[in-house]
Amino acid sequence: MKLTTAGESHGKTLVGIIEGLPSNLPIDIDFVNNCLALRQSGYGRGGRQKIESDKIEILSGVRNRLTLGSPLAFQIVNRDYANWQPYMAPEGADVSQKRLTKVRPGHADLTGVIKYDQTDARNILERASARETAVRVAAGAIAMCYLRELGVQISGYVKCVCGVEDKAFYPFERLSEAKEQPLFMLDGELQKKAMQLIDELRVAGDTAGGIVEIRVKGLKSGFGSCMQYTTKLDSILCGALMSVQAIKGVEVGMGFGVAYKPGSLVHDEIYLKDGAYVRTTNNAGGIEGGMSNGGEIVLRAAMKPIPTLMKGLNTVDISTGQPAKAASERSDVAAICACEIVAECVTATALAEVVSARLGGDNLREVKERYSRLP
Ligand code: EPS
Repeated sequence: MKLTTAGESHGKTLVGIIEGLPSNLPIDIDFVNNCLALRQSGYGRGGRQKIESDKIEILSGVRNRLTLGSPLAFQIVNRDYANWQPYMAPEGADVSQKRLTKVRPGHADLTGVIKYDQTDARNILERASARETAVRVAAGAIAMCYLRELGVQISGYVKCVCGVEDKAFYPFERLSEAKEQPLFMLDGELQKKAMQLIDELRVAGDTAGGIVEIRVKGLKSGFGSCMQYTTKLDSILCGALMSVQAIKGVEVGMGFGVAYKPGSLVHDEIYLKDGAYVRTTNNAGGIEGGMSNGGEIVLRAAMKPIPTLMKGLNTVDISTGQPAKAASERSDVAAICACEIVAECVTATALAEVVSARLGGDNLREVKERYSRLP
């Protein structure tokens, strides 16, 4: 399975192509659209989400809600394009307008302008924008349709918003409650505090990041490999999370905590109970030697604060070489809820790639038979 994405933030449309899905996989379009709506939700979003109402439009590869085994192409139309067509249209546009030269620290603007030999950071930010994650959510929701046929579930929640951190560990079954909360947090008091903080940051023209925790339940052992570095499951899943705009740190299980404890308090000891290997801890986060070990996979990703600040950070105007305040028209104060659902979805896509690489299978029946035969 393989995903390719295309599309600019204020261009006509966002596009995805998924290759390698087996035939006869039911595609739950309402579920995909629900994931897209979750990506647009959450406390702290800005004005753009009032314009967009993201919906998947499947263009090929599906007939009567079942995959055909052919490439699945889809689009998510940018409603804002109606306002941007004069400045963005491929067939001719007024590029003297909507220029961005007061490049934003923390964004792709400056490095992109230099690398792609541009004088307008618009030509960089349009693609670097986190709007691209809409495609990755739709594709990830489709990957979840595939994984759930095998009994594999993915869920998550927001663990921290700009330092307001929930240190509890919740059972998998409770995680779905988070989606009903304004900040996808599970501790009501901490959530209230985080919302207050977002309000204060909005007034101050500032932004917030946070931490999301993603968990995978029901995956059998042996996915990934210890035989070649490129096929290690932890590196693949962490790479997928790091590919999300604004993610600056990722950890598995105890993560950075392993550096603070002796081995006897880190490694999950093994027992044999009623003929099955069991552990009483899961500090490894479900991955040992680059392979799933049958335990719950536990991943955490840290999102930096959004680099577009209404108050503007110090920068240089690349058209004049003069000091300036960085550009801002509108901005999310926090997009941590979006980040949470995006992180679930990119985990699903990466995992579906690993699973389908091991199982192969042209049709869903074959895939399910092969999975059921695994220990
Ligand atoms: C986004 C749409 C964008 C931004 C955000 C993500 O809308 P606009 O640029 O029109 O305000 O809100 O983009 C970024 C965070 C970024 O870094 O560019 C979306 O749909 O998620």
